[in-house]
Amino acid sequence: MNNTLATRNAMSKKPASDAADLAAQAFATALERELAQRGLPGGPDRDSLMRAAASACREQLARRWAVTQQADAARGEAAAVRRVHYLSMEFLMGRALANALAALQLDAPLRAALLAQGQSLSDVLEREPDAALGNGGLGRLAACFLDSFAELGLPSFGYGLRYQYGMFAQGIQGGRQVESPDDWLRAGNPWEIHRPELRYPVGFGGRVQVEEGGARRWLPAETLVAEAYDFIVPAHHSERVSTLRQWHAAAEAPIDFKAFCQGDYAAAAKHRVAADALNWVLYPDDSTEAGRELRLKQEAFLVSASLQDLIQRHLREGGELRSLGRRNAIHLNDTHPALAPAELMRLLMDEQGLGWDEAWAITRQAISYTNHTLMPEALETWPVRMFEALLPRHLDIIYEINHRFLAEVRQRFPGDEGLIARVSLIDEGGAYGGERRVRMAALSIVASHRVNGVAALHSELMVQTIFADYARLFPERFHNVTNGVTPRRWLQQANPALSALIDARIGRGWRQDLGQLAQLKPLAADVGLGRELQAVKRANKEKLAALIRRELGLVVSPDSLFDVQIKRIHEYKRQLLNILHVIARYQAIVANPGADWTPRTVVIAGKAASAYQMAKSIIQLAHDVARVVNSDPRVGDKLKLAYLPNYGVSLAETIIPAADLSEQISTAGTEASGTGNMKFALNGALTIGTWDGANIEMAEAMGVENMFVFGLRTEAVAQIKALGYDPRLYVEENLQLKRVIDAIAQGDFSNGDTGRYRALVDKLLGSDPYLLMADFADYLAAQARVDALFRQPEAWAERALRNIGGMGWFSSDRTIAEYVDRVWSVQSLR
Ligand code: GL9
Repeated sequence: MNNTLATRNAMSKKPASDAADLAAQAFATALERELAQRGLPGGPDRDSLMRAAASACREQLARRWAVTQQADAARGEAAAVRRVHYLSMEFLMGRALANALAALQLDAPLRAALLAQGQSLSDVLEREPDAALGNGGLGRLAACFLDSFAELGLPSFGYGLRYQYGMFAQGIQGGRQVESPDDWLRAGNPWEIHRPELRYPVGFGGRVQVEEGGARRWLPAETLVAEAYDFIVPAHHSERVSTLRQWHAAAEAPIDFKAFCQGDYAAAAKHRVAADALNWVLYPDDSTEAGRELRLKQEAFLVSASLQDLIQRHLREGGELRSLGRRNAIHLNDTHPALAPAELMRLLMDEQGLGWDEAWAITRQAISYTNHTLMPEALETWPVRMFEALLPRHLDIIYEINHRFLAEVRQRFPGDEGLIARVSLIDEGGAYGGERRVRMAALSIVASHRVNGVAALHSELMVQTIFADYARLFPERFHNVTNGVTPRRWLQQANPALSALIDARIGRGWRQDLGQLAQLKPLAADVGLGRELQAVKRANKEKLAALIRRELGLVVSPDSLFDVQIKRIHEYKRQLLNILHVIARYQAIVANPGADWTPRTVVIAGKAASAYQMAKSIIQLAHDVARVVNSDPRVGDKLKLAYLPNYGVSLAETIIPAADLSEQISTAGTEASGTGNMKFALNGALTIGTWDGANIEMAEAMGVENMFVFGLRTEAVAQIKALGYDPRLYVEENLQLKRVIDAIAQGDFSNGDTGRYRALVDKLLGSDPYLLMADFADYLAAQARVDALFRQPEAWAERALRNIGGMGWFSSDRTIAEYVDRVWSVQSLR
């Protein structure tokens, strides 16, 4: 096929059916070849089938990739949308095969081919390890964005690191979390495409030399090489793709040959080992700076390789340096890639010979930044001393950016030295025992033309609290873009039965235009539809019940209300409040076993950062309570608590479609957005939630009467704290709460060990920074409303339908369209 024809076919919205047949044939041939190469005498096992299918898909994806790149390279100077470069330390992709098969319309051919081998498609899909290169919401959002980049046909690259070990695997021993490495690449990665032609040097350490004429040159002490591995993400309604380019660090020279010849193998391999350390781990921390030089090196490595790649592409396509910012957007997913402005300035000045002003104009045009949390402890800063040692030229540039920035601030607000100290890119050391530190958020804001938060409330609080001074200086920079999730993975693939039900009523268009779900709203009171929805939910609950039985040996009833909280374990997310409710319910059941209880199965899953002791204690308490509750014969089916280990994307895909109730109970003002909340509602779970993050916009979209809203709102939280919050007062006033706290403190769940939860109880009674005690009573009242509604299946189903019908706006396609409009279009630069 010649190129024009290939381009035309690829770019037509829907491939002709003979093209689909050709693709299926090519796939079958590739699959056969892959299996033959593996040559397994007893017939292929599921692993080989999975890998063979992935390789066969990759072949077709690679073809689409080439066509997409050609089309993007051919875009004229006048293109209205810039090519987007999404820099992120995390991409939480999960599995890829089911998604690729759906996008390439190859599920039916593969199912048939597997049948011939006596295998089922779902068993083969299960064999794929999750690509878990992210901690939680921030990383999964990046993965949803790649899907939408492809779907919207946005010229783009996602840039990340190719970690050898992803998010740690969580095991539970004696009720405690134990971590082990996630060796996801052990058997190779059938999806990745190595690009040996793309290699970029990345320096560390050394010194800066001032040359004749004042030009500066960095002479690094150590140079690593960045090698590219591409992962291709297909669109579902065109032949476009997006790319995740992941960098692997290698030594410049594989071994020190001289040392090798002298028999000193350790010395010979020194550089290699140092390079490889960068590839080892994704830092399992979402709220605290790792404090490790290695993490800073990883961040610098990602940034440098990605920007060199971008500049090279821009020049190769005939672009002039001057137009680099007008043609390319560089987006910082949180501050982890915040070195980008310094590195871009260095590359433009030191390597390309531009002057400061020209380079700065390009940088400001190109860069934009999303903030993902208000937690002050998560605001990244790095010791100046570490910069001096590792990135001396970058520090130079940051000082110069700061010098010019502060001069401007002084001019606008003469005499306000307090303001200067607060907004400076350098923290002069007050807060950290004298150590000067670089403020990465400040650098990101000063160098960006746009800064955004991830839900309406978060964006508002961002400019009122952590970034108030910058918002005063640059009000026009700050925007909101509310998060979204991809309906392809989170409805179509995770919940085929619900998808089919929706298709039957409103057609298939929602996959591409999720807003069409609004057509379900007028059907919400349709009792027949409600029953069908309940039947779908019931089947999904049976699957989850089977999984719980397999994993935990625990039998739960699919007739009970499935009440689910799955997310990273964090005090602000208040899994502990959920557990307190379980204890209160347990005590009430034991006190009155004959009452007409609405049976519940509470499901919790999530990982705790390895150094976060309080989060680990919450996991242990959940297990202790589960042991007592689940084995008490007086309780039976009325209450069960299941803690599912090793939470991740694939587990979420099984749990979410089976949930009746979604727990989104963070203290108001703490959860920036949440995205799990969206996935649950999209799958017909009702939400019990606080007035926080994107819960608010969801309630507004579906009608607040369709959500169980409870708890103090942000202003009330601030007020209570300002007046001097005393959690003990709430405990003394509420007998039910007192009994719950006493039971934990007395060791009712820890075999009489009163020490195990002392720190946890002391914190609740002492400072309770996330106001569990203040919200407890209202939370229980909301749970009682949940019970009452669940006893009316028709009314429950109607609400569930209203939830689904209200979720059309929460597609990541809408989110990305807004980013394009507000942040990444050429228009947004004016
Ligand atoms: C987070 C916020 O806490 C979430 O509320 C938000 O939905 C996501 C995506 O914007 O970003 N910020 C953050 O640091 N994490 C988030 O989930 N943490 C992790 O990813 C572990």
